[in-house]
Amino acid sequence: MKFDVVTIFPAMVNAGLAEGVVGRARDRGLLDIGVHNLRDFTTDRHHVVDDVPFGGGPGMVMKPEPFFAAMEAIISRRGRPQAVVVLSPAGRRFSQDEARRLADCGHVALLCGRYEGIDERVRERWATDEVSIGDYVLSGGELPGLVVIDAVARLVPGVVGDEQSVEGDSFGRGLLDYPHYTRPAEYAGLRVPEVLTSGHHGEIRRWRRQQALRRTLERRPDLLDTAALDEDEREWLREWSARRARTE
Ligand code: 4HQ
Repeated sequence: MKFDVVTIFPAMVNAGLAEGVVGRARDRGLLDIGVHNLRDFTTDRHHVVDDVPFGGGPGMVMKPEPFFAAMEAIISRRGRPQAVVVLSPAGRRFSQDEARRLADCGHVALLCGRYEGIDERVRERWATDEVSIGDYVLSGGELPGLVVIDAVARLVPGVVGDEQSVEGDSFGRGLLDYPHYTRPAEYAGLRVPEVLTSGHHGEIRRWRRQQALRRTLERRPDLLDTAALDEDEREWLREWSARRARTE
């Protein structure tokens, strides 16, 4: 899978891509990630990337020309990306579904803005998608770009060692994950649930499915509207809500 990132802080983006699962996949050649310094695409002596907003108002706006030049260079050197994503709080909310869609694209470019944002004509000409990672204001699109790359890269076959862990992940099935424990079996007076040390693998699987469902019901009931539940899980939900009704 190929990514191209356009940013005024390439060192920040490269640092975020150097470690862990993504860093390893990059070393192994499973991910081909180009990080491009926007200032390399300026033509003035001082490599200026921003300017005052037309119409007045506070802050600075990122100039269109360097982004246009960067996109032309990416297309000629690395091919035309199937998706060009602008990171912005005004975008569609990023989600696991969105990550799956981008993973199917094969080549994704990410445009990271700073200051008040990027000249709207960059979006008009180049963007296929405008994406937000959540309702809070950051100082730039670099961290959101890293978030998108991380979530998409994990879906590329081979990037995460154990494919099973990707499907079983929180959101692999649209539910929250079950709780995890490791040794020692008792620590600081806290015991690991007995079923997990029992060796009854059928019971363990059932307990984990119930825990995942319970937590989702308690913490993120909204996810149950779209989760892919099987007949057991529907039945457990009915049991729990009947018990609640009785004890209320
Ligand atoms: N910004 N999700 C402003 C974000 C953001 C977000 C990125 C701040 C773009 C110009 N991006 N710059 N939240 O807050 O994606």
